[in-house]
Amino acid sequence: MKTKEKSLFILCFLTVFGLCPSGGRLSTGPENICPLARTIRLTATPEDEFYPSFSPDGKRITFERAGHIWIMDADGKNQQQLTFSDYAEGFPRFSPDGKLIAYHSNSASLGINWDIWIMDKDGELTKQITRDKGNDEFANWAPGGKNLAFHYRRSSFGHEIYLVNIETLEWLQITDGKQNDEFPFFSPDGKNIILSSAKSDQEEKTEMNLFTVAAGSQNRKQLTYGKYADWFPAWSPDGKKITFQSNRSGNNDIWLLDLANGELFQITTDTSDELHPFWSPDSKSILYVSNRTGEYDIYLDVLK
Ligand SMILES: [Ca+2]
Ligand SMILES: [Ca+2]
Repeated sequence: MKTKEKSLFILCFLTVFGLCPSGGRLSTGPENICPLARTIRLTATPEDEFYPSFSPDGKRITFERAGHIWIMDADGKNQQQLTFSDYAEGFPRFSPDGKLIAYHSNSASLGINWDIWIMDKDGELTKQITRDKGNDEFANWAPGGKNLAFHYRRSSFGHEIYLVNIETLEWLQITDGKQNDEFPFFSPDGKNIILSSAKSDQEEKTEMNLFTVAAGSQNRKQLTYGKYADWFPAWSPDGKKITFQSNRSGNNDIWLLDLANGELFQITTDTSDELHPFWSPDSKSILYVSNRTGEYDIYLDVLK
């Protein structure tokens, strides 16, 4: 086999079979670095982009830009603004059927506190889902698309996880109030919620690890350890991996947890801020934001 053909063969083999963490990894001390097939920059604007997420079919990405919700094609083309209030909107998430987008906004309280809202994917029909005077934020959909898991700020720095039904608007408390729980994300089978938790209400939230809570019980299982800020966990659609943001490298980077064996893999290695990871529908790529060029933009890392 000629060298060029051999390289192509190896590339194809890695693309099909070498998905991190199942193979092809490099070991660099106590943690593993996950090799990337490529990194794709999807925005290049002076405004800050945050919280990107895919539509269920992988064709669209919704995100926050300068305090409003935007949408674009998966290759970064056709960027379009969806919300235009005088206040702020953020953290957009497509419903499982792709027809709705959940987000949080402080527009109903004229900027005083955050509520959960939904809108259709064109941004035209909106519905306020929570009306509490606390802060209701960071909602992710439960499988089935009838409920949203979100975190509710009950004190200055303490949060609990609740579900809200988008039709009845009724709340169901998930966590028990004994610790500070944030950033809930459902497992694809709906049986567990992963969240970021601290033992107490820490002002700076510098020590938060990942836990799962079985839906409908208080059974908690700790998944990450150490005095780090492990934030924004997202379950892979194939159910096998968690991606999250952590400062365990000394600065914020994107990490991957293999649920089969608890192994951790570092995805980004820049000394800049890498934040807000979200899986592609095929569980092979991770969306995130980085300020590696000096401003926050959206990137996609394709795993080997
Ligand atoms: Ca930007
Ligand atoms: Ca970094």
